[in-house]
Amino acid sequence: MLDAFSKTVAAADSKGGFVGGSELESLKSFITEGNKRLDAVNAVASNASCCVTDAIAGICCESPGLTSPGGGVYSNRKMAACLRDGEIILRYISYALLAGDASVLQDRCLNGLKETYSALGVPAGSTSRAVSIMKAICIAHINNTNTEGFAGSKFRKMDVTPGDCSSLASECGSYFDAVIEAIG
Ligand SMILES: CCC1=C(C)/C(=C/C2=NC(=C\c3[nH]c(/C=C4\NC(=O)[C@H](C)[C@H]4CC)c(C)c3CCC(=O)O)/C(CCC(=O)O)=C2C)NC1=O
Repeated sequence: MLDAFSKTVAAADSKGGFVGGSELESLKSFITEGNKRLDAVNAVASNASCCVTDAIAGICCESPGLTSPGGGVYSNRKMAACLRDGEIILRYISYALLAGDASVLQDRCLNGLKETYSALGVPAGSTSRAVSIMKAICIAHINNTNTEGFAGSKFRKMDVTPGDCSSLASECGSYFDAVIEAIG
């Protein structure tokens, strides 16, 4: 598990070089942008259960077969496992966003997940769709541009200092993309 700092050290050490120049510049901006990053992590974490349930409700509406006999979330046990998985994935994405590095997500959540899903018959396409709905929700929360939720439910606005969070939003988007790539 690496963060933006340890990753820089590991890269420098593998080349036998000092940390300097552009590497230090990028860590400097990591620090100066730190409050924004913490707001972004908070935007993801404090809306997590709403985000997960909205995404799972979304895939169930789009694919009614999921809740029919034999479907991916047919039975309370499977629905509970699915909601739990959505929450686990979102939690590791929030850790990656905090660290500014995807390794915690890759090592502790995605490693072997595709194989687990295929062994259990968990539908990868529907899982990817749920992850992409969560991505849209989290990006809206980070940019504070969220207006209306699924079926007209109102999302709350975050109480933060206004500013440009587009690069954090796209970084966070890349972690969701890594999940979709890993299970796809
Ligand atoms: C380290 C982090 C970690 C991850 C990532 C994890 C995932 C994970 N999801 C599982 C099951 C599952 N995951 C789902 C998820 C879904 N089914 C659908 O149709 C939907 C599309 C989708 C929700 C979006 C379901 C239904 C099961 C149970 C499958 C079964 O037992 O038949 C299992 C098998 C064991 C269990 O049921 O608990 C694991 C290990 N566990 C972990 O500890």
